[in-house]
Amino acid sequence: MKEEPQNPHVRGLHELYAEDPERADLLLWGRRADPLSRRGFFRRMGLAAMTSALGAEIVFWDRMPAGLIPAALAQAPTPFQIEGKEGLVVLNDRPINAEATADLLDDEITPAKHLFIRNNGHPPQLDTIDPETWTLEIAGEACERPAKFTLSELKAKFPHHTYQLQIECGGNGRSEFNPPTHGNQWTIGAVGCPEWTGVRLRDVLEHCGIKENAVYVGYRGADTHLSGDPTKEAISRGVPMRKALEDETLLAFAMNGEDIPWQNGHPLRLVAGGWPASVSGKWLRKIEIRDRVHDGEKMGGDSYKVPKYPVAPGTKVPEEDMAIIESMPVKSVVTFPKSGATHPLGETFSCRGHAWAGDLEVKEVHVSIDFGTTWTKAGLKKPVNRLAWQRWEAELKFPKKGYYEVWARAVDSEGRSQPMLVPGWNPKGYLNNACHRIAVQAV
Ligand SMILES: Nc1nc2c(c(=O)[nH]1)N[C@H]1C(S)=C(S)[C@@H](COP(=O)(O)O)O[C@H]1N2
Ligand SMILES: [Mo]
Repeated sequence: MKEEPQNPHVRGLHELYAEDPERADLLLWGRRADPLSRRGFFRRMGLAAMTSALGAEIVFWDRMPAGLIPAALAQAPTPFQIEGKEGLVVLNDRPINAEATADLLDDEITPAKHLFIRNNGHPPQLDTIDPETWTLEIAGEACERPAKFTLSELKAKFPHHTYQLQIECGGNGRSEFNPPTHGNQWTIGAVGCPEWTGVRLRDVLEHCGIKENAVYVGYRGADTHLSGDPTKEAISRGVPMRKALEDETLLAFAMNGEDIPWQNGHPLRLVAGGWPASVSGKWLRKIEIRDRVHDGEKMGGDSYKVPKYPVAPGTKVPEEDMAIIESMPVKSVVTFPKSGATHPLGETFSCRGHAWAGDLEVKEVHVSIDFGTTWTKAGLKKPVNRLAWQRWEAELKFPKKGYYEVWARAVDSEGRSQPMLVPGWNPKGYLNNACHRIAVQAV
C-alpha cells in the first residue's frame, strides 16, 4: 500500500491552531466569503465552531477541502434559530428574511412566532433600543407644528385602538414568476394578520396640523443601509394622505397584547393594513407629511411598482410607465391540512384557510379538488374588522383513492377573482395572487 504523502502545510496548521486559531482558520478556510450568503456563514466558521455545531469531532478535518460546508450543516433546513420565531423558512440570513409555511398560518390571529420577517437593511441592535427614551418626530413640508413625542407621551396623549390587520409583502409569491425576478424568493408565507394596538396616525397628524397641500406621508426607521453608509437609508416609504388618515392606520406599539417582536419593528411601527407591507415602517423614528409623493428610499425606480399595462414576461418597462402599488389584490391560503396529508377515503374531508383582499372585503371563497373543473363554495366569516383576513372552511368528499390537489380561490367584493395561474409578469415580481394549492392523498 502506498503511503499518503504528509502535507507539511497541514501539519504546520495543526500547530498553528494551538497558537493562533484565527490565522489558522484563515489559512485553512481561505478568504472571507460572501457575507450575504448562507454558505458564507458556514464558510467563515472556524474548525472549533464547526465541530461544536456538529457535536462531533471531524475526524479527517485535515483532508477537508477549503471552504467545504459539512453536509450535516449544509442540509439542515435552517442554519440557526431566529430568536422568538418558530418554523420559519429562512430565505436570507444577512439581513434576515424569513417566511412562514402555509400550515403555520392556521391561527385566526397570527402569533408572533409565525409572523414573517422582511428586512431591507440592518435592524437596529436590540440593546440600542430603549422604549423609555424612544422618540417619534412628526415633521415635513406639509406639517404645521412639527413635534417630537416620547413613546409614553404618544401613549398618554392619544386614544388607543386595537385592530387585527393583515400585512403582506408586495413580493409574496415572487418565486413563481418566469422569467425569475430579483429579490427574496417568497413562496406563500410573507403574510400575517396579528392584532395590533397603537394610536391612530390620523390623531397624531391632526394634532400636529396637516397643511392644505399635504399629499403623502413618508416614514423613517432606525435601521441602517446594508452598505453601512450612514448617509443612506434602508427603506423609507409611505402612503397617500387618504390611506394615512384611515381609522385603521396605526402607530403600533404592541402586537397580540405584547411588545412588537424586535425583528418586526419594536418598539414602534406603522401599520397600514391591506397595502404592500413595505409601507408599514418598522423601528419608526419619524413621519414626514409631504407636499409631494414621498421620495424616500425604495419609492423610486421600479421598487414596489408594476407596469400600468400588461407586459410580456421579461419586458423592460420605462420608469414613467410604472405605477406605485396601493391596495393588494384578493388572495387566499389553505392553512389546514398541511400539504402532503393523507385522508381516509370514506370520511368527510375538512379544510380551511384565510382570504384577504387589500382594502376590500372577500365576498366568496371556492375550493376545487379536480384542478378547477368544478368548485364548491366554502363557508366564509366576516372580517373581525376592516383589513383583517377572513376565515374560510369547506367540507369535501373524495370519490376514490388517489392523489388530489385542493385549490382555493377567493373573490373580492368587487367581483375580482384570484387567477388560477401566475398573473401578469412584472419586472420586480410583485402581486402574485395565484390560487394556493395543497396535495392530499385519499387512502
Ligand atoms: N424600517 C423598515 N421598515 C420596513 C422594512 C424595513 O426593512 N425597514 N421592510 C418593509 C417590508 S418590504 C415589509 S414586507 C414589512 C415586513 O414586516 P415584518 O418584517 O414585520 O414582517 O416591513 C416593511 N417595513
Ligand atoms: Mo416587502
